[in-house]
Amino acid sequence: MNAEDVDRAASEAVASVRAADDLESLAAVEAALGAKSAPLNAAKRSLGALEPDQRKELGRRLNEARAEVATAVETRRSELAAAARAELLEAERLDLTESPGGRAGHLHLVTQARDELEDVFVGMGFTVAEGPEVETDWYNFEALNLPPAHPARGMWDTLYLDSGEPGTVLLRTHTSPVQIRVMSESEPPIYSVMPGRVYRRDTADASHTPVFHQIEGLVVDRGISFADLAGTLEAFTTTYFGRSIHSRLRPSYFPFTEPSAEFDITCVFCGGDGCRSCGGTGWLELGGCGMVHPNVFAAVGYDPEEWTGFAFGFGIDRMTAQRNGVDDLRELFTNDIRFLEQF
Ligand code: FA5
Repeated sequence: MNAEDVDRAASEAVASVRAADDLESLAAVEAALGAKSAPLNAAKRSLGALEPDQRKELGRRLNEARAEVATAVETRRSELAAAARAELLEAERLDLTESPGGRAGHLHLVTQARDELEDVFVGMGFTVAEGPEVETDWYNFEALNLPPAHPARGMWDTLYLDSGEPGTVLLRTHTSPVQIRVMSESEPPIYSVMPGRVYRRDTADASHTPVFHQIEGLVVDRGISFADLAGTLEAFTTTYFGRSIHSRLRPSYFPFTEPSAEFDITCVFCGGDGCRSCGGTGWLELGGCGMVHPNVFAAVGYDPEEWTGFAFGFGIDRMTAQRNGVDDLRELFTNDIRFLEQF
């Protein structure tokens, strides 16, 4: 082999290195160049047969050729490794600006209202409590001054889970039993609201559903008066509905409060002028309230001579429907996407 043969073998080796199009084929090319039979290796072995001068000259050229090939291999290896890394990064790339598309959901209108109501009362210094939806007759009625066979039990069409005898298990008809649970579990002073789902054997119509939501309020402290109740409901009304909406109390009857009242707010549709939604009265009914009855304090072991308090409870669903201009409560629960996505 002479110098031209070495140059040719070297450029062929470099060409085969450059032709490798991935790391695997480069490894195969390297293996072939390392084989005994590869031209540059064979040339090295044949050096011994040459004259010293020729051996020196060809040896130097051979070393240069091998170094060229080795450099070509390293260059190609780093090119191919960079390309493989770029390919992997591209395959795993996350486009963080990409929009997921489709429709985003939102909390149900009643859930939104419940959260907002809680926020308003928490802002007024109240805590939030919850109780079970499956209750005993004692919590739902008896402790609330509704002994067995009390005629006022008829105010709530009850869904019983067993025989229906007093002392049995039922689905709570209002959130008022949570008042009893809160008072049984803690000492006054109490400033609490208790939102939750309630159940009644009511036939569904535009203003009734058999499952609905109420929020109960309970304050127990020394020296609480009816004026505190009126002031609290007025402060709540203006905070929640805005400064142009006010509250009023009308005498009513609930066995667990004395005196009792219904509480109304200025009609949010006509601002008090009278319209179809408020039946021309200018007022919308929200719920019931009153001063906690001494018999209720006695049922939880509070001394009615020492403690005074007020309670209120109102329907969240009707209020939500009114606030959103929905004239049929059933719309809130049929889950028609065309209806829900308006809000
Ligand atoms: C009560 O349930 C009493 N527990 C409220 C109360 C609490 C009074 C504390 C005094 C002290 P009433 O049965 O009126 O009261 O129900 C209260 C509100 O629940 C009603 O004003 C109405 O907004 C709502 N409501 C009643 N029945 C239904 C129904 N079937 N569907 C939707 N909302 C209803």
